[in-house]
Amino acid sequence: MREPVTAYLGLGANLGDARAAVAQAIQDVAVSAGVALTAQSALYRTAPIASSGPDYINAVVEVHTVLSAPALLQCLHGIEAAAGRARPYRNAPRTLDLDILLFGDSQIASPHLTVPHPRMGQRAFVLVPLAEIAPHRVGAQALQAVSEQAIERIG
Ligand code: A4P
Ligand code: MG
Repeated sequence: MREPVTAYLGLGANLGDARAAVAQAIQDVAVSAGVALTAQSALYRTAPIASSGPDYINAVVEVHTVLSAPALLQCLHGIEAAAGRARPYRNAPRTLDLDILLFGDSQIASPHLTVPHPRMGQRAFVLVPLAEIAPHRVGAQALQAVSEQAIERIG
């Protein structure tokens, strides 16, 4: 049996009932085999970054998992598919997007998986909720760098 790893997952949605989609996805993560939900941020309303459409609902959760990083990604893709996610083009508006932000202290660079998530440091919609549940994983300078981006905590 693998030792559990602490991982952080980013959740985002901006089509349909985005708030319900993110709340449902958190439940889906919590009941996934090999995954234990150990913390969740508030939900945040955020302006689209490098994307179009309505505002996003974003959140970050902490999990302890015995899955490998690729197996965890596969699990997240299953949850996205169940939420009716289509991928017409990169950064298209979406019913649900689940990203692996951090997987322990692993550095992964495979064709299908890059961890830490390569764009997380430029995004308030990741850093603000991550700092809420894992302040030790977010530097003050990083937060300062994204302080101009519109983000509103909605509980
Ligand atoms: N992939 C590689 N690394 C990872 C990782 N760490 N976690 C691969 C998850 N997936 C990873 O992702 C494409 C492929 O990336 C996956 O098949 C996986 O093998 P995708 O979810 O199909 O496509 P995407 O969402 O268009 O790309 P990506 O990279 O998730 O987009 P971003 O960069 O995360 O941006 N604005 C606001 N306010 N809130 C948002 O949530 N999200 C995006 C998506 C843009 N703007 C946003 C938001
Ligand atoms: Mg994604």
